[in-house]
This record gives sequence, C-alpha cells and structure tokens, in this order.
Amino acid sequence: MRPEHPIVLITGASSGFGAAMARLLAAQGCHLALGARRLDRVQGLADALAKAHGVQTFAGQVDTRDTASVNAFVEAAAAALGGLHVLVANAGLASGTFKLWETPDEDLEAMMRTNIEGVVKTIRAGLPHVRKAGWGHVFFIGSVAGHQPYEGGSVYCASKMGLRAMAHSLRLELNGEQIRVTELDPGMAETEFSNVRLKDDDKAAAIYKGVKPLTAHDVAECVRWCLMLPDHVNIDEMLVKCVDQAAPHKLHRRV
Ligand code: NDP
Ligand code: 8X3
Repeated sequence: MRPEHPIVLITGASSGFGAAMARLLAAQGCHLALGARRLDRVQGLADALAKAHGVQTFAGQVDTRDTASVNAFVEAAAAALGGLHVLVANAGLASGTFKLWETPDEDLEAMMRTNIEGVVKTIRAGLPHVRKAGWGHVFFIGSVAGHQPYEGGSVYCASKMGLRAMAHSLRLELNGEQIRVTELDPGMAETEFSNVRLKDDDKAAAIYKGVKPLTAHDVAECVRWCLMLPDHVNIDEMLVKCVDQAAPHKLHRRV
C-alpha cells in the first residue's frame, strides 16, 4: 500500500536534476536519502529541506561506481529513514565529445562505470528494501541520447541505450509486484552536465546560447507526476525535450 510519506533515495543529488527532485519531492512530503560524492552539498541540501518541510532526510557520500560505497550508503539510508520506497538512479555523466576511435580509456570507463554499473549497483542495493515495503517505484534517468545517437557521443549514447535495456528488463522481472519502473529520458537541460562533459565553463555556457533549454525543475516535475499517479498507472518511458530541440543536434537558436 502506498505510504503517506514515501521514502525516496536519489543518487546524484548534489547538483542538477537530483537536487531539483529533492526540493520538489520534499515539498510533497517525501522523506529523502540524498547521495553524491560531494557530501557537503548533499548534507547542506538535506538539512535545509528537513528544516523547510519537516521531512526526514539522510545525506551520504557515495561513489556509485563502487559496490562497497553504494551498499554502505543504501544500508545507512534505509536504517536512518526506516526503509526505502522509491529509487532514483540519477547519478551520471558524459565525459568529452570524442569520436569513437578517439575515446580515452579514462572517459570510456567514467561513463560506462557510472551510467551502467552505477545504476545496477544502486538498484541492486536498494531493491530489497523496496520489495520488503511492498510498494515502490524505480526511476532510471536516461537521455534523448539513448534514443538518437549523435557524433561525438558514441559511448555516452551507448550507456544511455544500455540503461533503456535495463529498465525494460527490470519491468519484466518485477511484473506481479507493486513496484513501478519508469525510464525518464530528458533532452538538453542546463545543469552542471556540460561543465562536467567539456571541462570548460565558457564552452558549457555556449551550448545553451540562444536556446531555452529544460531546467532541472522541469525534469523533477516529470518525476513528481509519474510518482503521484494512481498505483495502477505506470509510465514506462517519458522522453521530454525543450521546444527548441527537435533532435539532439536540431536546435533552434535565436542568436
Ligand atoms: P549534473 O552534473 O548537474 O549532476 C550529476 C550528478 O551526478 C551530480 O550530483 C554528481 O555528484 C553525480 N555523480 C556523478 N558521478 C557520480 C558518482 N560516481 N557517484 C555518485 N554521484 C555521481 O548533471 P545532471 O543533473 O544534468 O545529470 C543527471 C543525470 O541526467 C545524468 O545521468 C545525466 O546523464 C542525465 N541527463 C542530463 C541531461 C542534461 O542535458 N543535463 C539530459 C539528459 C540526461 P558528485 O559530482 O557530487 O558525485
Ligand atoms: C544529455 C543530453 O543531448 O547532450 O543527456 O545527449 S544530450
């Protein structure tokens, strides 16, 4: 049965989509477990949201690439909050814009380990708690890149296509249980994503020049909507782009 105040675990909550989801879901009365490598950021956010909304929060340092780190974070979160109902596998990144044959090992590993392995490790650790609760929801944060590959994005696009496969498989594997599985695939949104990808703030800012991209709040609103729908309704996939982006590389720029 749906709890009055679902307990939601979000990875990548120190920035962008994850932080926006935390803000929006705390305002809905959800209790929150927030994880990222930058503990100061998630701790500050967790403390502020607990104070502002009277919800319980837990903040933990986690590197989703590392099994021991993920397991410790998830177990500490579940112990502190009394279980888990919702998992948001959001932590992820693109690293570089290399052509396939140019991709350095370091960037290849960063993307595949975070976007594929990190998602598996997060859900693998959290799912026993969700199943124990008997009601839950798992969100995979994919990308338009998982639908339409583009030049300079082969590994990132592959990781997000792989994530789509995992979401499909998990939904089949959980059929018969009251656990919804949603794959949310945003298009371009102005967060720290491009700063991380390009390692250059000026180049990152140029990506959004003349365009009105999605905001992190827009994406968080999609999660809130999927979560608040009646229990028998599952949004399998949601592809959401700003109006200016008809396809990853088909952008309407005003300047
Ligand atoms: P941000 O860079 O703003 O946020 C990424 C978050 O992931 C940060 O909180 C970061 O925290 C966390 N993270 C990265 N690596 C790890 C790790 N190894 N362990 C734990 N946490 C990690 O980008 P977005 O909010 O935009 O990205 C969130 C998700 O959305 C990603 O999966 C991205 O691929 C996807 N996405 C983004 C789009 C965009 O245009 N912005 C569009 C479509 C999808 P920390 O560094 O503190 O660990
Ligand atoms: C991020 C959006 O278009 O840069 O996933 O791949 S895009």
